[in-house]
Order: sequence, then C-alpha cells, then structure tokens
Amino acid sequence: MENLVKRLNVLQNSLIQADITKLIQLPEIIVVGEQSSGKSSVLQSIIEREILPKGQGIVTRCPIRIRMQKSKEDREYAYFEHLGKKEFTLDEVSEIIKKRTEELTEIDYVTDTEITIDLFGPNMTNLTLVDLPGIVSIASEGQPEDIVQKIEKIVSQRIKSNHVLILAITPASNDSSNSKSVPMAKQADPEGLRTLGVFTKLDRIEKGCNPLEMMEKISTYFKLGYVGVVCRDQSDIISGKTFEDQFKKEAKFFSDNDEFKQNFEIFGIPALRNNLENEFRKQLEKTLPIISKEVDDQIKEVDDELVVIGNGIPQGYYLHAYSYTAFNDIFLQIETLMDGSGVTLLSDELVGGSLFRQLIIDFHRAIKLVKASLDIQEEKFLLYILNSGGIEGSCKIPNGLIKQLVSKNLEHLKKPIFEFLNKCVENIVKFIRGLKCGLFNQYKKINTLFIMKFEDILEKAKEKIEKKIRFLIELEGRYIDPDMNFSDFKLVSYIEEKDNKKKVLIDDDASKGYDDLTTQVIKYYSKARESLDENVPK
Ligand SMILES: Nc1nc2c(ncn2[C@@H]2O[C@H](COP(=O)(O)OP(=O)(O)OP(=O)(O)O)[C@@H](O)[C@H]2O)c(=O)[nH]1
Ligand SMILES: [Mg+2]
Repeated sequence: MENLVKRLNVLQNSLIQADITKLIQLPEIIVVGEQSSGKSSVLQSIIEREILPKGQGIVTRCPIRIRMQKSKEDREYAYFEHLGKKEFTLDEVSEIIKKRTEELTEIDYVTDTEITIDLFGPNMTNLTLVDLPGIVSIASEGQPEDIVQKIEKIVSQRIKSNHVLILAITPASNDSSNSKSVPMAKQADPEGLRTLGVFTKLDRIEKGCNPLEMMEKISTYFKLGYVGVVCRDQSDIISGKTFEDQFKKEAKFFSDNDEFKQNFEIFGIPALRNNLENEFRKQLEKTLPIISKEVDDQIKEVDDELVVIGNGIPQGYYLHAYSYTAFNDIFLQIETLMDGSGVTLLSDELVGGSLFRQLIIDFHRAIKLVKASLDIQEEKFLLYILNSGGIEGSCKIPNGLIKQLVSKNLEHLKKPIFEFLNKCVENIVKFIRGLKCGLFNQYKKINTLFIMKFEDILEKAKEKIEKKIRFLIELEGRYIDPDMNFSDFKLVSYIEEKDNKKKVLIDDDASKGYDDLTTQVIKYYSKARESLDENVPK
C-alpha cells in the first residue's frame, strides 16, 4: 500500500508539473454532501489532525486535496503545492488554507482551483482525500445567484471519473430521504459501485426516529457499504476536545445505545477509516494499471503527433529555401492532381483534373440545350415593321428587332454559364481545402491562412469573370453581321375590318417575313451561342 501511494504521488506530481491533471484523473477519495453536513469534520477525523478551517456558512469554498503519506522520520510536516519546497508544521496548515482560499475566491465566491497539501508523518495513513464545497439549495444573502449551479458543477466534474471513490455524506439529524449527496453521487456512479455512504451527526437524531431504519432505507444504493459517525460539535471544538477524546466519546455513544451496539462494525470513525483504506487500496490496485495504459496511449498519441509535426521552421537564409520547397510541394500536388498522375486508388469519386473535365463537358452540353425562341406574335411583328417604317414605310426586317430578339434569347444562356462558373469555384475551393502537404500538416494556421487567402483571390477573380460574361453576352447581342442575307418581302395588308375591330390580316408575303425573322434570329443566336461557347476550351 505504501509503495502504491508513493507511486501515485510521484505520478500526480508529474501530472501537475506537466499541467495535464485534467487529462488523467488519479484515484482519490472525494467527499460530497450538503453545506455543513460535516464533510470537513469527517475528513479531519480520518486524518486525526486539526488542519481544516472551521466556521459557519460555506467554509470550504474550493477543492482541498490532502495527500497523506507515511514517512520514516519521527516528525510531521506539510508542503503546499502552491508554495513549492517550503516545509510547514501541521499547526500552520489551517491558516495557510484559509489565506489561500481567500486569494482563490477573491473574484468568484467558490472556485474549482484547488489547494493541494502533502502531509508526512510516521503515523499517517496512506490516503488521498479531497474536501469539496457543500451543495446548497439556494443562494443566501451576500452569495452570488448562480452559486447553486457553480457548486454542483464543481462537485459533478470532480467525481465523474471512475477512479474516484465517493464519500457521500448525509447528516442523520435531517430527514435522510432528502439527502443531497446521494442524487449527486448517483449521477456520477449510477450503480453505487464506488460510493461509500457516511451518516454524520447521529448524536443529533430527533427523538422517536429510528436511525438504523432510516439509514438502511437509502443505503441499498451504496455497494461499498455505509458507516455512521459522530464528530465534534462546535462546543467540543471551542473547548479544545482532542481527537482522542472525540473517538472515546463516539465509542461510548455507540456502545451505550443497544441498537448501535449490535451493529458495531458499521459505526464510528475507526470503522470508516478501515473501510476507506481497504477500498482505496483496491481502487489503486485496480486503476493504476489502467492509468498506466492511459498514459502510454497518450504518449503514443503525442509521439504520433510529433512525427507529423516534424522539425521546426529554419531561420534566416534557409527559411527562403524552406518556403520555396514547401510551396513547390503544394503546386506540384495541384499539378499532378490536375494531370491525373498524382491520383491514388483511394478516391471513390472524380477528383482533380478529371472532375473539371466533366464540368466542362457538362457545360458544353447544357449550353447546346438552350434553344432560341422567337417570343413575338406575328401580329406584333407586323405592327413593329409598320411602325418602324414611319411615314415612308419599310420592306425590310429592321436590325433593331433582330438585335432585341437575339439579346433576349442570349439572356437565357446566363443560367448555364453562371452555374458552370459556380461549380468550378466550389470545386476549386474543395480541391484546395483537400490539399495535403507536410507544411499544412505541421502548421494548421498556415493551412488556414493559405485557404483564406486563396478563397479571397478566388472570390475577386469570380467577380471579374462574372463581369466579363455579362459584357460578352451583351456584345454578342449587339453585333449584326452585315454580310448575312435578308430576304425581301412585301408587307401587303394592314386593314380595318368592317365591324371596326382592329385586326391584322396577314398575306403570304407577310408570313414569309415572319419566317425569315425566325430564321435570322435563330441563325444569329446560334452564332452568338457558339462564340460564347468557344470561350471555354473543349
Ligand atoms: N453534533 C455534531 N456536530 C457535528 C458533527 N459533524 C460535524 N458537526 C458540526 O457541524 C458543523 C459543520 O461541520 P463541517 O465539518 O464544517 O461541515 P462541512 O460539511 O464541511 O461544511 P461546509 O464546508 O461549509 O460545507 C460544525 O460546527 C461541526 O462541528 C456531528 O457528527 N455531530
Ligand atoms: Mg467543509
């Protein structure tokens, strides 16, 4: 047991020095219970040393870890983790805890920052005990509103690890069915496999209550058993009653009571201490190998990470060469993914160059599917020609009309063109984000910055391209080839009917003109579409 505790403390010191106590929780005994239920009194009675501050209200306002160690020297002394190698007498401990508590709780009324004390002495029991602030139901005057939740959080965080033995304190002076420690312990240890029940203040049980019955009622949960104790009350403390006196008084109290006497093994601080030593030893034997494996696993994880991280960035002249090689690696990767030589068997979808090739094929296909439509009624067409001829009249299809209709049709091409642009941009981003290289694995921030910068440039380039697309579409709509043939046609009739209803009569020539227009628009549109299509290489 001594050896185990020594190993445990060495391990704990290493964890504290490496600042990784939160990663690996070591075996310890933690007291849980409501405010003033007697948690500190129980711990102190186990330690048999007057070291914890006493008083009214919330006395314990931060976790206090006490590591007891049997030593060969014939004297007792203490070290505080926050005070380094300085040695203290046990009489000084209580005051130092008080002072440190005040320092730690200057801002927050209660805190999770702990005080760690090492106690050494020839008669010390090898245990690691942690005292916690007491659970409260409401905030009292002068206490912050969120104190209830804060304390609950501190307690639940501390006891959740499977390596912790929970000492669930319930004052027998109150109605035990209202125990606050049991529900808290149940959250962390639902089956009670690592929880020991402690009933305090058995000397304060109201007349007419049957303590044994009351204890048994809630004790089915405690698989490690339960113990009833009597610690010192305020008057005992004021009158300077020693622990020896306390244990004598406690033993007399239990032996004087017929019911308690019959169940002697579950009463008194000595019974609790025996029980705890046993359970703590079992816990150490059980958990130290698991912890050792946890440490090994974490070392392996860190080692693997170190391999990935590699050597640091060189300085001075070599930095240029390093950056050049690193970025060259990235561009080489882009190049090989684009030409297909860098593709591995691992991909289960189109990647790199082949993906962009597919996007291009889809684009050309989509563009060809957008057909021209005339979108003008024959009557309107004739009216337009009549009106555009003015007083002199016209026998030609005006260029303006063709331009208008071609432009209107070209507008429909914007959808597939912009869709293609968006898909390209999306896939370029995906492509860049998926790049793997030593520099990026090693320096996540450089990777993030590279991607951010790249996306920034890409966004600006996309805006420029969008502008250019709009410009090209507009340009195509404006241009009419003077060498293209128009067939002449005669506009014959536009008369009013006898019933005065306006109606356009179309004869053969007029229909021919309309057909001509259709042909011309389709011709111009197809040429314009082709020319736009050619902007994207096949
Ligand atoms: N009569 C009697 N008084 C007790 C017993 N145990 C503790 N007390 C008294 O109850 C009061 C509170 O005890 P503490 O040990 O400070 O209680 P705590 O749970 O640590 O309190 P907080 O840290 O404030 O949550 C003190 O005055 C103790 O002397 C007991 O078994 N019998
Ligand atoms: Mg306390």
